[in-house]
Amino acid sequence: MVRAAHPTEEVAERFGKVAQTREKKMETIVLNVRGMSCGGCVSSIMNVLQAIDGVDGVDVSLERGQVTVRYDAGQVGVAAFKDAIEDAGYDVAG
Ligand SMILES: [Cu+2]
Repeated sequence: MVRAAHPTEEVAERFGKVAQTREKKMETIVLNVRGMSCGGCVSSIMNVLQAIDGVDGVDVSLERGQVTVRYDAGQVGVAAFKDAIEDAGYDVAG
């Protein structure tokens, strides 16, 4: 039988500390991206966006040419996503 590595109180204390650090303002934005033509493009865009601090999730639709980013607005903003996408070689329409 496998037992938990940490006593319950210790785990609860750790979660408490994490929760206290800072309140997150999670937001989602959809960007229209031009120039994506295959799965490689999708992977590239996901990689550059996921590398940005504050980005929580990325979803790319090749068919619709849309990139959805879920992020902490207290930590990062849309300008950083546009820069990253453009640096990777694509155009952001809005
Ligand atoms: Cu491609």
